[in-house]
Amino acid sequence: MLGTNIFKLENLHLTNTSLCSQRETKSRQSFTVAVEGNIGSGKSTFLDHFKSNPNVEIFPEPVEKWKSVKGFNSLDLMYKDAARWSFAFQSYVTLTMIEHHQAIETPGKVKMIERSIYSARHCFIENLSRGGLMPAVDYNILLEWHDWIHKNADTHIDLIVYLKARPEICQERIRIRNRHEEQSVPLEYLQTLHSLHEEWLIEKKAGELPAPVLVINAEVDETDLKKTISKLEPQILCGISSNQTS
Ligand code: TTP
Ligand code: MG
Repeated sequence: MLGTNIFKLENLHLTNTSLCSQRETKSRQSFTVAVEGNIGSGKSTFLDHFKSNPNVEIFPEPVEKWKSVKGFNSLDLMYKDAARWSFAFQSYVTLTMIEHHQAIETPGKVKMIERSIYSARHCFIENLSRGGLMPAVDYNILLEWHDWIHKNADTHIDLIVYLKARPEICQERIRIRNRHEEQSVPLEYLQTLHSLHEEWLIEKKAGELPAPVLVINAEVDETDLKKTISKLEPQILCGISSNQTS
C-alpha cells in the first residue's frame, strides 16, 4: 500500500530547497525532468498537464514509432514472442530514448521526457532477463550498449518524477485504455515491473541514481492527479512559474 503522503523526496538528505539549488548550480539552459512509473501509471497524463505551459517542452514516449518500424509493429512482436523479439525491440527503445535525451532543448525551458534510458535498462531489460524472456547473450550485449551510452553520450537528467501506483490499478487502466498490443500483459508482469521500479528508485539497488526522485501517489483519479501536479509545480519546474514567458 502507498503511504498517505502525497509526495516525498527520496534522495536521502535532499529537501525541496536543496533540490532546486542543486539544479540552479547547473546551467539554467538545461533542466530535464524524466517521468517514470509502471505501464499505465499515468505518465502521459502527467506530461499532458504541461502541454500548454510555455516554459515546458514535453517529449511523450515514442510508442507510435515502436509500433511502426518501416511497417513492423515491434511492440506487438515483442509481446507475442518476447524470447524472439525483445532484443530487437529493446534496441529500438534504446535508440529512441537517446534521441529524446539528446534533443536540443529550447533555452530557458524545462525539458520533460516520458521515461528515460535508465528505466529501459533497470526495469524493462532487467525484467525480460530475470523472467527468462531474453537470452543471456542478448542481455549482455544490451548492457554493453547501455554502459557505452552512459559513458559517451549526454543522458543527464535533473529530476525523476516517480508516479507510484499498485500494479492492480495499472492493470485496470491498461484494460480501459485498450492498447491492443498490451491486452495479454499479465498482472505478474506488472508486479515484477513495479518491484523493479521500487528497487531502482526507492531501494537504490541499481546504484547511484542519475537525479533526485520526487515520488507522487498516482493511485488517484485524473482530476486529483492534476491537482497534485499543480501543487507540486514549483518543485517539478524548480520555481519557473507557469505564467512566466520564456
Ligand atoms: P510505458 O513506457 O510504461 O508507457 P505507457 O504510455 O504505457 O505509460 P503511462 O500509461 O504511464 O503513460 O510503456 C509503453 C509500452 O512499451 C508498454 O507496453 C511497455 C513497453 N515497454 C517495453 O516493453 N520496454 C521498454 O523498455 C519500455 C520503455 C516500454
Ligand atoms: Mg504513456
